[in-house]
Amino acid sequence: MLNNITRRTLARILGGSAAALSLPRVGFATEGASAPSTHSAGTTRTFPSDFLWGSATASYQVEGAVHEAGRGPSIWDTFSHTPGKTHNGDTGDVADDFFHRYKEDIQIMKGLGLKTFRFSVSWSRIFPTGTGSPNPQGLDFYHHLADALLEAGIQPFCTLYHWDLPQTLQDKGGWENHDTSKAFADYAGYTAGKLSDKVRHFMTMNEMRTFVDVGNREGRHAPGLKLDDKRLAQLNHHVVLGHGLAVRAIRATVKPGTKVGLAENISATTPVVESPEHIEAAHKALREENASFLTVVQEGRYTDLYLKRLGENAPRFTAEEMEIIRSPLDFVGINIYQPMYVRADNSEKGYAVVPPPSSYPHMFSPWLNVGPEGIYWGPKLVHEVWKVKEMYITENGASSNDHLTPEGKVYDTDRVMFLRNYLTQLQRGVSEGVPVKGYFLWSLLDNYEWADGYEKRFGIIYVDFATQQRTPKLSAEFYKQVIAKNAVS
Ligand code: PNW
Repeated sequence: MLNNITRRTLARILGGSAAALSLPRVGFATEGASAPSTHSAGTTRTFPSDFLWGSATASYQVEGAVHEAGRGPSIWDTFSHTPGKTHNGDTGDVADDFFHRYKEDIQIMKGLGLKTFRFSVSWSRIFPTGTGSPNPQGLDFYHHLADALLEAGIQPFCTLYHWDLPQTLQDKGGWENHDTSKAFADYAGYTAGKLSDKVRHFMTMNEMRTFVDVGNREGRHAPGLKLDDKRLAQLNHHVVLGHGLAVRAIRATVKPGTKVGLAENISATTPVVESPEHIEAAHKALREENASFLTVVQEGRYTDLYLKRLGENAPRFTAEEMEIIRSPLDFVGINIYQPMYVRADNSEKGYAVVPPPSSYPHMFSPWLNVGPEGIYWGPKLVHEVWKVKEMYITENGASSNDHLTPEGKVYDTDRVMFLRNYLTQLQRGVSEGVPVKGYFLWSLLDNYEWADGYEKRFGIIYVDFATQQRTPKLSAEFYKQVIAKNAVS
């Protein structure tokens, strides 16, 4: 009441409307976040003062230097060099040359005001053949990177596996081989232990779903396999087991207080309409649609419907393995690009997935449907269903058909539109108490977009791949402003 009177009185004195004045909200930073005088009515959508604004990259997509410092080949070297597998035959041989240019790129991050940066370690830089003796030169690179980030006041977040399996391990069956899970845990424990005086947050794997499905079922990503249901389900089991073993191995080597999680592109089940029956359907769908990934990691069991659907193709596993898979996590990282729309249904599942009509709007990548409310529902449901207390959006961003103007500018208004709308929905969740503690924009730089090569650009910094010149896009200006205001408008 007092607030209302104060607002009105103030508004009268200032000659504006009460609604145009944004008063501090408990627990939220307002410094530098107040609406400019020209702003139209409405509250400023602020984030908590300790919210971590960041960006994300992955080793093979940015580093280049594939033959340097003792690095061994990974499945992505093999795949990208196989004719016909990638757009234009593009490879990550040079990519953004981040291996040599990370210091300059960190200055760009600093200029944007980033508080954190997510990178991944290339397994075959640390263990060139996947197991055996470590390569100290490989580790040196990540030490230097972490040092340079810390010096710039940027917290490093480290992913241990972003799809670049050492080729030697693929030659022995890759994730189909039970031993790969153990090899991953050994590598992850060793590497995290070495970096943990500098890195406080580790993620075991990035997007188990994508490398299992796109790499080993569809064959569009490395290693390019098209496994049947039975082999794929067993491979999937070795992947989640590798994650669980790695969680334990990391905890055994890192400094106290180090946090361990993962980064998963959950099916972000989103009610088609926000009514009780569709919301209930989205809850059910979250568990089923993520059954062999985040659900089994959280619950230590495959859902009944998942096992029933697979029937005799269901994976073989032991009770001990299921305990390992559900090793408790300190945080869950969620990569969100698009929602999965769900409606209530009278079927056994209790919901139905609604495929997008062909007219559904998408970004430059045909799969990247624009559905900002997915970033509201995804973390909210993960929090409600599994009581997860600490989450990060470990990836969110968009591809655009970017072009440099003759004056050397990139006006990526579509990416700005995408980010503004997703961040607005993220703020909606955070302001309601969904415990998302930070946001990593994918990506800082245009980079090697896997099978799409260099055609699909996701950066907020434009990269001329012929000269390696970096040019901030309009979206970089937008993001810098979001960070400075700690608010989206
Ligand atoms: C993620 N899909 O991949 C990866 O983690 C990044 O390495 C990648 O560059 C980024 O998103 C943009 O693509 C995905 O088809 C690839 O839904 C494909 C899909 C989702 C994520």
